[in-house]
Amino acid sequence: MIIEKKDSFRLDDAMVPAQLRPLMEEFQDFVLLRNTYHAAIREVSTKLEILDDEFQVRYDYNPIHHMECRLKSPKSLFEKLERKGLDIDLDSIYKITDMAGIRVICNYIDDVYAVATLLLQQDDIKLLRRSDYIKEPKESGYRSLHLVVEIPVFLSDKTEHVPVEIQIRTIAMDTWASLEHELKYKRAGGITSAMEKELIDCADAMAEVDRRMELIHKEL
Ligand code: 0O2
Repeated sequence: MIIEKKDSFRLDDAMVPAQLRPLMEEFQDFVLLRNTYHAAIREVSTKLEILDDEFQVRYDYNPIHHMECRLKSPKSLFEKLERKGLDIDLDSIYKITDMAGIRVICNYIDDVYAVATLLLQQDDIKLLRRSDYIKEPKESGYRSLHLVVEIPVFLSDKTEHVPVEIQIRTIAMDTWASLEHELKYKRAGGITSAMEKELIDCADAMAEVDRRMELIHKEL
């Protein structure tokens, strides 16, 4: 869960020199924007928790193993804006659909699709993009179901429709993605093609484990 201390960014004209006021106003807008994205994460994660709790009560089973939520850090945001050749301003930030991110880790592949279906059938959730990297894994071997959804956040003077990227995957897929990310991050010059191939083999092996575990689960 995100823990972010909420400071007040109300501008006091007397305290801010005139030449700094435009900069402070932009900063204030950025803080307000982050606050709105944070609210969207809380809304979607609460929806997912409610679904998981309902499953517990009805079926004595939890499809969600755990969740991780994150608001993209300013550093990672600026790197992405630069990578995409976008200006560093608020309009460009609206084009980034993974400012708000939720990772949902499920026990079995069936749970991944069940959670996605149940969330998407809710009236206030609009699907913007769906990428099924489980049916069609990435070249790296990466597997996960990605949904970009839009959710209304009701503020004091307006309603913002905020995109949230949800990555839904099994424990095995998550283990692979975390380790692969860590291994690639560690080696400044990138990994060798032999290592890349080895990682793809590991991803395939994890997928086979997922399939076999799911069969045992279904038999039970
Ligand atoms: P972070 O910090 O994990 O969020 P784009 O998001 O524009 O770069 P695209 O095609 O819109 O690209 O997004 P895509 O590929 O559907 O999803 C991007 C995110 O998926 C990444 O976020 C990773 O979290 C994850 N991902 C995609 N491919 C891989 C992979 O090969 N290995 C691992 N470990 N994760 C992957 P970010 O932005 O990289 O960073």
